[in-house]
Amino acid sequence: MTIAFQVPDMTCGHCVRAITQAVAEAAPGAHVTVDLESHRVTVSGADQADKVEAAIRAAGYAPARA
Ligand SMILES: [Cu+2]
Repeated sequence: MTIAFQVPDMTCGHCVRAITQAVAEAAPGAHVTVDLESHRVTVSGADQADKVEAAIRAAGYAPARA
């Protein structure tokens, strides 16, 4: 399953790393693609979208399913 999120408060390379790491921990083996310009996080190979979303939220960001 591929899940996409808009994360408006992801604004720099630090955010990208923090979110990428949070997603990797929530969904081991998933592939994370981040486009900072469009504030878009795409996760492929995750089986629980809610868990990924919660992990991004726990990292301090406000994801919205896109
Ligand atoms: Cu940042």
